[in-house]
Amino acid sequence: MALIPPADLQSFADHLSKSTRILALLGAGLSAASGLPTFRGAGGMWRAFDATSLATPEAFEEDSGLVWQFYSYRRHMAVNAKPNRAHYALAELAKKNENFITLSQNVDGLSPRAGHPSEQLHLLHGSLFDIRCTSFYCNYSRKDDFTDPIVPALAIPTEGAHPDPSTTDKTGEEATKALYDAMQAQPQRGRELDIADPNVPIPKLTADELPKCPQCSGLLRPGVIWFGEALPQATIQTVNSWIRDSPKIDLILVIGTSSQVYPAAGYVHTAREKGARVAVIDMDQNNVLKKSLTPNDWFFQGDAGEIVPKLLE
Ligand code: BJW
Ligand code: ZN
Repeated sequence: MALIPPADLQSFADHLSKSTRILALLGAGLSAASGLPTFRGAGGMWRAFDATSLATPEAFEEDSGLVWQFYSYRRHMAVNAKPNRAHYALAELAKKNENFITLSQNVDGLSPRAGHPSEQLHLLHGSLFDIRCTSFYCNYSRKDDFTDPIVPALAIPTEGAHPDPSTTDKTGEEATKALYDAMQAQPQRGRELDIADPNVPIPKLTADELPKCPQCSGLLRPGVIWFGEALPQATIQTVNSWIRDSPKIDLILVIGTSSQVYPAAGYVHTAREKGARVAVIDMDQNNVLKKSLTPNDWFFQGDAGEIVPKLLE
């Protein structure tokens, strides 16, 4: 249970009630209470990989099968997660205040599913459920594809549909092939294995088995923004115009983000330049923003799923 100093709660409530132009910057910590892992720190590993090392065009180029399995797992987790009370509280704030916009770095679809008005929600890093073609000359894309698995080869392996990896006497490639053959042969669903666990073997997939473009047969990819890629231009233009057209911003809520990834993290500084007071809600007492806060700002330490609804009620 997070202990929020009553004086901070009161001063925040007073300022919120007087605020008209408000920004929220969201990160993975917002969805932690919905059971989704964050990127950095504890929980930022997928199998033997640092999650951020898979979120690159280079990783996809090198092993698109592995990267697709990472995203297929994330899609599966997100489809089966539920928005938490913080997602709903932010959606309500948006409905009550047309001068409130949310900049979300999250790709999990939980804010839209909580009913956040779409015209006030800007997905800076895309969505797990947007899919687009990788071919240079093809502009194919589709939105809101929640098919899980997106192709049969990306199904989460289940117990009973293949030999138990802990008892099989096969090793290495042989075991992986046996698992894969069994998965193909027996599509029935047993208890899902945790493919985030590096001890659970996963098949090496070929390009043929991965999602294919219906227009050009090229390889499809998740419509998320990887390191080194430009953020969606139209989204950035809309957000930047909103900021440019604001004579003053009253408040920025910075929720569950390590504020290490740019240009998203830069919006805190931009909002401050427009006069915004900053309220950080984060589990980590040592969040990087803490040292730049002034006595006019707030730092609420704890679970966003618990604190945000309290702050916005
Ligand atoms: C809780 C909690 C609970 C936990 N309650 N809290 C300026 C300076 C330096 C570098 C750069 C710069 N400008 C650009 C760069 C390069 C790069 C970058 O920022 N690098 C830095 C890391 C050094 N940026 C880019 O490459 C961007 N593109 C770009 O700049 O393009 C330029 C260009 C222009 C024109 C043409 C071409 C190029 C793109 C960045 C894309 C980031 N993509 C990812 C993956 C998305 C897909 C996917 O989901 O897989 O986005 S990386 C990953 O990090 C993901 C996240 O959205 C993002 C931010 O992470 P987030 O949300 O902050 O998560 P965590 O895990 O870091 O933090 C969680 C927080 O929650 C922690 O604080 C916890 O304490 C807290 N927490 N439980 C409350 N219950
Ligand atoms: Zn195509």
